[in-house]
Amino acid sequence: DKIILDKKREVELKKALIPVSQLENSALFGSRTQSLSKNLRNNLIGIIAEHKRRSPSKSIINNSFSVEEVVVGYQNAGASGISVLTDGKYFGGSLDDLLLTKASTTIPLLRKEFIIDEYQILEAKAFGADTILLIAAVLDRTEIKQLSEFAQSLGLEVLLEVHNRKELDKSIMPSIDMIGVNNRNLKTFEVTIEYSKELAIHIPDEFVKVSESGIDSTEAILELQQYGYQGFLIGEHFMKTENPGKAAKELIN
Ligand code: IGP
Repeated sequence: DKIILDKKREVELKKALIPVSQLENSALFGSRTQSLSKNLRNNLIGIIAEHKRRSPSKSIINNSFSVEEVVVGYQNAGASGISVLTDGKYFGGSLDDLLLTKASTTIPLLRKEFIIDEYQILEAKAFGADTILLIAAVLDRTEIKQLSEFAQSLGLEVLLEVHNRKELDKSIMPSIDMIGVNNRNLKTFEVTIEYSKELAIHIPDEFVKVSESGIDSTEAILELQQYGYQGFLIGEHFMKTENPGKAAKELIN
């Protein structure tokens, strides 16, 4: 679709201008990564709090904070990890957002991006990510295998996002660490946690289960925990408030 076409063009342009050797020269490139999956397993309520300025489904969510304000608030609230959207065109994010988050926090970071090329995984590492997202809806099994194994070779963890049984079944492989069920139907933008509930029993136990999108209450989290979910990826519910860190704290404590 359109987002992926734009992304392919973007990656080709960057590749031509910023060589891989330059990414590998980042001070962060050799740094140790942290395990998001371990944090999710160990914490009572494993929130992955997302920095998200806008989205195709909601347009502007919030544009009035600095990245640091938001992500330091998330960390202080007790989040298990932070998700940083780096797509510019549709989500108003950037690799700078990821870098500034790395500079101001110490918990595991997820690069939230439409990843279609190993180059973007090198970028993720060079700008401070510990985990990458791979979206099963836009990748075939061979691509998922290649990209996830490449991420693993750099010490990064992989969160694989699915929305239905078909995407889940084609994606099961040992180079995946966490499986996220997106509660948002990307075609209709309809959101319901029923998707997470339906797919839960089909996710093998060795993967940390993450429920993504549309989560806005402790009740929803407690309910999803009954289905084995240990991670909850939440953006809008925090970002739309006056104080995202405070909103996160209210949900976690
Ligand atoms: C967060 P929400 O409804 O809490 O803001 O959702 C996150 O799940 C959502 O931003 C997301 C996303 C994605 C964004 C899930 N998968 C893939 C971009 C690309």
